[in-house]
Amino acid sequence: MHAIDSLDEYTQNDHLKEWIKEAIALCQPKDVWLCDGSEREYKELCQRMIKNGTMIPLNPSKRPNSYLCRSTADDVSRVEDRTFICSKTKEEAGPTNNWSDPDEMRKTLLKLFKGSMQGRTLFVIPFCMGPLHSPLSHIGVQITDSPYVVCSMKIMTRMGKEVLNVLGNGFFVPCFHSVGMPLHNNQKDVPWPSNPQNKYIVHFPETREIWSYGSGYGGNALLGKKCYALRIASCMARDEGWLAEHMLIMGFTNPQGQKKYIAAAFPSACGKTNLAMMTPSLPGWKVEVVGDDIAWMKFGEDGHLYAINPEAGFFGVAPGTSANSNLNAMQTITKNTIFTNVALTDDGDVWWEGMTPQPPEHLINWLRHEWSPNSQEKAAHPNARFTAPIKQCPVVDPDWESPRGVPISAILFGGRRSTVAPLVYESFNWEHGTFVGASLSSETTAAAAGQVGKLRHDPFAMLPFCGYNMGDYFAHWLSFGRKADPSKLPKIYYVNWFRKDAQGKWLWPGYKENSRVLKWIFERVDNKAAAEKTAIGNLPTKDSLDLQGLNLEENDLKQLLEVDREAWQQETQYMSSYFQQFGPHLPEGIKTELNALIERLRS
Ligand code: TSX
Ligand code: MN
Repeated sequence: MHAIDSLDEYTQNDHLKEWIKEAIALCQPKDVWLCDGSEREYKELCQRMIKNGTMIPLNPSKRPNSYLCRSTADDVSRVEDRTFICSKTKEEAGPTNNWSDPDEMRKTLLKLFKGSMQGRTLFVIPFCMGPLHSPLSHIGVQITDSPYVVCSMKIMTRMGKEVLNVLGNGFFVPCFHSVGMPLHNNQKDVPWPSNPQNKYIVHFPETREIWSYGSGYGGNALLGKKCYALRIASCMARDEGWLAEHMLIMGFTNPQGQKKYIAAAFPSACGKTNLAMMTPSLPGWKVEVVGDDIAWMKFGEDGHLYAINPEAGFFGVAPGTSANSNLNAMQTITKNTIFTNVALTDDGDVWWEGMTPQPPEHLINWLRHEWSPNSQEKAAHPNARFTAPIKQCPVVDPDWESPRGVPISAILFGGRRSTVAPLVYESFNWEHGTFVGASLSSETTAAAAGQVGKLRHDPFAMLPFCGYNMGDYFAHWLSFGRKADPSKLPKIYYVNWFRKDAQGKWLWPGYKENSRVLKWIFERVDNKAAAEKTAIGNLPTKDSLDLQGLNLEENDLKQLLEVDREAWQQETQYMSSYFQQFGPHLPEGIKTELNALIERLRS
């Protein structure tokens, strides 16, 4: 632990020193902790949280060095209606973001942060998004009053002293966070402090600042992830000519040992984490994971596109994760893991819905209530999470921390579509692929708020994560492709694991069998697999998909690869009316692609 007197020894960064002093004056914390990122610091903060009832240590013989945290029932997920993009004008934020005037918002936030850390410790967390010495990485510093955030950031990012050495007197994104629950006159703390009345997740894209107030959970509080690595980074990427995307990154190796890297964007509840570390059913093929959520991509000296994962951990949804659905995730979280809002077993381990076929006879659920299989309440909250280091994954890619990044051969867009969208198709070129990404939509599941089974547009799976006008973001993708040598650009694909027949039966087995689709993509990139040109894109011919050992019925395959002209004409209507909202910000290239699709569907 450091006292604030040691600030000059802690960092040489003038802006950082100033900001820390300002934050202390504003928030009036009881004390200050300048994080060094050490193991010792982590353990000490865990001990503090155990004493406060925030954390329960799990049984070390079952889950070594692992902890359970339970939030309050009103602080369980990202709060999109309280998330703001405070660009100078509303137009710059665009029609898909909440906008607020930056000057007004600053006043509001200053009032809220004033005295907000009374009775608490102010922590300073220097962190690096991406490998420490990568030219693709960027640095942030989070100030927070939550020790849960410090420990989570230790897993999710490269955090601590070394980051300050790399930073020097350079640029960092200030990430200012308070749970918004000051403790007055020795008032007793609660296990999960937060502010149910007042939540603000605020981004200032012009000054590259993040302010977050009132929530201690996930993307609201771990500001390196969605706030920085997507919303602010998307603005940096637009201005500097790179891409910050909501994509997994995986290596895919064939039985001959040839390897390609794939990046893939899916809306929530499509199983992105499962795909990122999948065990292929096809003999001799191998998947290795670089990341499961975010990709930062830039052209290398050789003109190819290279990607890094800015994160160092997985913040994965626990419910539904099992040895069947994702064995590699289950093995990743056997130790050194923080669990949030899952259930506690009688032997000091964790459980959640879908973890085992048979639920335990007795649990303490996420709401801290006694639980048995006939209870009305859930054992785990549907958005319960594990926070675990990527390096613990049995199939972590050997190059996952390469400072150069990994070369991307294919980009996948996907959605949960029970009708219309086929299993897989290939776009004709980058412009067409950009249009496919812009047109993404997915059916909602119980995991998300709102009606189940409703089609939601989610362009590039970036709807809640784009820090500027989504129309301008489409334009950035188009201009990005124009700058490249087309022969070196990744090919762009659409995939859909969720097609159903008229009776509601899944047509595709999914999971490890998705390796068959990835194999077709791999071989298309090498110009080896056959395809048939259709109105929507290039589809596999019946014999070009490796279906050996799958008892897929002829008729099911036919449905999986069909392009229903009328259904697609209807689809273009939906796309067209969705794109209306972008008005003059909708780039010509997207209009051209939509009209070309409509034309191809006519003839
Ligand atoms: O993650 C999924 N993937 C990707 C896996 C690498 N899920 C789970 C989605 C929620 C997170 C899937 N669910 C996938 C999938 O490919 N496919 C499905 C739909 C499905 C569910 C069950 C079956 C088949 C398909 N079971 C049987 O056919 C027996
Ligand atoms: Mn995500």
